[in-house]
Amino acid sequence: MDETASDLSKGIVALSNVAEQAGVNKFTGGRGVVVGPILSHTLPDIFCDNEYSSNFLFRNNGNGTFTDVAAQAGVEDPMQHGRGVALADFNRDGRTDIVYGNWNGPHRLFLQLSNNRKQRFKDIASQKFSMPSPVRTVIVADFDNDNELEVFFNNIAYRGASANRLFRVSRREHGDPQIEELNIGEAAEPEGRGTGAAVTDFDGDGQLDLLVTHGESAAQPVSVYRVIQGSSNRWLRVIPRTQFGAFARGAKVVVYTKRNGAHTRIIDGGSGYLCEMEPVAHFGLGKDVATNVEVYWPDGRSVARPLELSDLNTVLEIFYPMAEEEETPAVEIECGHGFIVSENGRCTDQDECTQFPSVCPPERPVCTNTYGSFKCRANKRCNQGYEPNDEGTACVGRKVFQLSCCCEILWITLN
Ligand SMILES: [Ca+2]
Ligand SMILES: [Ca+2]
Ligand SMILES: [Ca+2]
Ligand SMILES: [Ca+2]
Repeated sequence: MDETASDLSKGIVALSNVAEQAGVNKFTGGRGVVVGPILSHTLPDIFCDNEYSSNFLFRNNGNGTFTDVAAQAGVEDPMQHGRGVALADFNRDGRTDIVYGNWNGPHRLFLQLSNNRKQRFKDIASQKFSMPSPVRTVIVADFDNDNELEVFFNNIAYRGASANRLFRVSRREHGDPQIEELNIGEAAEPEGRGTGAAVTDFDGDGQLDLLVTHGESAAQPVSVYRVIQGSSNRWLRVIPRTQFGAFARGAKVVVYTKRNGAHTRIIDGGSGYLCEMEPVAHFGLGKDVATNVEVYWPDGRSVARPLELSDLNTVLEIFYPMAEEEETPAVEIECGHGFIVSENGRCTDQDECTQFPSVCPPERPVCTNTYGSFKCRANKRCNQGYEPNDEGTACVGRKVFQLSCCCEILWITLN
């Protein structure tokens, strides 16, 4: 906000362009933008998927400036043309992952890696998931409330049929999430000229409904789809508010469950493509029970609130903590399997590897702590340049990330 040109008493809010000072005034064919704590704990970072040039991942330096770390993070994708994009934590490790569609190019599901200090991503898209299509909006949501996220691709049938697609991305205890395609019935719209899409709960039954808009190359009506599976599953919808009572875009909402760990949602109204998403954190719980909810605002303030059984299947509003004492819950909170309560009253990962006696069996004695769980493997020694695989049964080459020749050539050409 431009303070001198604004007069709030008269309702004048003037904005000035600070892109240059912030370090984000790059020249590109911009398409998709998402804003939220991607690399930071609570500060808003920015991811842009671009056309005819590399993507940007602007890390928030916390002082009004940003640094583009797309190259070292491995998300540049310089040869593709991005469209719809969304943020989610698919493997529930507390780190934000990025999914986006490329126009008639391979779609990406970038998982943020947790095995080193550098913030890097790897593409875990399966062959079917990445299959090129004329994609527009990309939505991440738990449509059937079974506590696993789905990814919806809205494709535009501008040169022949191009059906919309839906993939379930299921967390696995040890290993990358499993990706399976689901049958979406009428919502496939093979002849649909889809341009945008959004989810919200129109009828208040606790299940997300899908709205798809069409146009551009032919006039078609709006369609609204209701999900017909999962109506017996539990759910929770959380609406965080700012100190002024507005929807708290950029906030992070974490729900802890008895059996399935921590589910994270980022309130990002701008994800998708050519459309806006609801500023609500929607959680499908399956048969599980949510025990605690934490909300983190972009300024670092947070609130923890224990959940009762009566809170399930409801819409909860969480207000900004005006006083310090509101930040810590008055009663004891329950974090569920794999988590313990920290000194500040927040749920935190339990380091099972420090427990005595060891949590690992004698035949697999090497313990590695993970977010919400732990891993045990055999004590395998490997030659230099190799490391034991996850099970400790074999030695595998250490993963080395390199820029390929072609990325560098493109970079030179563009500059
Ligand atoms: Ca993650
Ligand atoms: Ca689901
Ligand atoms: Ca509904
Ligand atoms: Ca752990």
